[in-house]
Amino acid sequence: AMVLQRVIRAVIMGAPGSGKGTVSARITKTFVLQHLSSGDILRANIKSQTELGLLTKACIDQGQLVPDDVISRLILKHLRTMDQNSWLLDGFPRTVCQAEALDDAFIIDTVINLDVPFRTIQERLTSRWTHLPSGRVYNTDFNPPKVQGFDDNTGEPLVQRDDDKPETVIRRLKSYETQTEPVLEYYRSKGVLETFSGTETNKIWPHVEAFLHAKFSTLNQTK
Ligand code: G5P
Ligand code: MG
Repeated sequence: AMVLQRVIRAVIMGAPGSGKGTVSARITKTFVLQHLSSGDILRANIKSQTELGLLTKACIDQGQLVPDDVISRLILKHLRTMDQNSWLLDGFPRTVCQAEALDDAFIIDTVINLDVPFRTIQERLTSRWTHLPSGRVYNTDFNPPKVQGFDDNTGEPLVQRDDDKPETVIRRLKSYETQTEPVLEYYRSKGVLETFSGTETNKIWPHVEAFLHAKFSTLNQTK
């Protein structure tokens, strides 16, 4: 993996099911940086029934965003413990309010935007299986687990997410359009947004990899 000489702060964006988790796994294999997914953290809290989990479960199951102040406090708390590490944020920020909260604390070097048609997404999410403890995702046709229903690394059971029901997916896509698309404009105007369009992760990935290679090489040469 490419070692980074300077701390790099990156964000990956894209609609629900656009492949943020899948591409993040490839990025962290290729470059030394830590993946932090807001959805994975929330689901871990729901699973272990923490106060935060109990507070946010209904919202998430209905395909709605959790309140800005709750998620911003949670993510910024995590990021402050990762001060010396390069990181890749997945699922945060999702509103302009969250982007501003992030901006107050850190300078973002680059924002990867996965632009995948909504029709493609609806098909994917109904065949997604997730290993909750790690956030590893599978898909019955695209990247099936070695043993059906079980995680490759741990052998633990896979589950379908409660918010992957067709009607909830539609609600998540609506909330993406109204609340998250303005964040793309926010980063575009700051000159850090890089958009990758397509319907297949395997075709999008080489472009993301080449872009990050070039970007990180440039950033490594600057202070
Ligand atoms: P999350 O967890 O952030 P979403 O909805 O943004 O959830 P999601 O669903 O996790 O995003 P993804 O990570 O973009 O999708 O996509 P993925 O899991 O990698 O890929 C989707 C499926 O497609 C997988 O099965 C994968 O194997 C398959 N796939 C990938 N590429 C291909 C391909 O080329 N071909 C095929 N056929 N398949 C492919 O957020 C969840 C909830 O948490 C709350 C909200 O309630 C949110 O709805 N939340 C927040 N609320 C407020 N503010 C925030 N910042 C919040 N963050 C989370
Ligand atoms: Mg994800």
